[in-house]
Amino acid sequence: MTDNSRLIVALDIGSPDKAMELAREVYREIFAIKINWPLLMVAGVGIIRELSSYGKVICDLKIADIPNTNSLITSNVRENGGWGIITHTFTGSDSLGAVIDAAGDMKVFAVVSMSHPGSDQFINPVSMDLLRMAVKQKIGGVIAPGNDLVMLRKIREEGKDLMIVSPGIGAQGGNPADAIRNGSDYVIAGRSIYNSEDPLGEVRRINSAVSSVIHNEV
Ligand code: O7M
Repeated sequence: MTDNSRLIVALDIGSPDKAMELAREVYREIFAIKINWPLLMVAGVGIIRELSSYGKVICDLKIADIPNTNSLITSNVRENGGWGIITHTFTGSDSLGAVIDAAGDMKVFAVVSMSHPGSDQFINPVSMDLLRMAVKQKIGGVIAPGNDLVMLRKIREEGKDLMIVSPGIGAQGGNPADAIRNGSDYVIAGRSIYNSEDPLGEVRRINSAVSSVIHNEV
């Protein structure tokens, strides 16, 4: 994997063999892989270490439980070779703190707003509170939607030095250049890559869209 890329590939594939095959195809040109329940439930926790042979693996478990359970889940991911972990924040500072404590050297990414329409119902009205709480606890970064540029800009304004990672790219309507221009540091894409006839071509297309923004504007 390479720090020259700002792309995190979501491997939401229910077949471990296909997931490994895709990882093998694209790993040299991406920043990290993100896995979620669709793969983890089928493959088991050993898939974290298997995929780690290609580089950084972020476990998107969107943890949302009491501190003790959060701590058990996070320790499990760390012991199995995770590089990063994703947690919800709405469960409060004690629950978030438990993830951060158990994470050790792993990066913790905290969800403060989501990319689907339902995020407007309960999460978005309190996104800034969630963000401030997360920043106070020294998280590694936050998850904010790459297809909601108004929200993204608000989050970037509040968290000037924050690492912002954005899903919602491709299948959910966002585009990588707009997301980076409006505050994202990294973008997450899943279906537009793993359902593509040419996954590596799609990775390259996203990388080049991101690079053109970074190199023209920085
Ligand atoms: O590109 P897609 O839509 O196929 O996949 C997007 C991935 O990002 C998928 O794994 C989702 O679970 C995840 N995601 C969102 O789509 N929206 C969010 O608001 C948050 C996430 C996410 O990664 O949270 C950490």
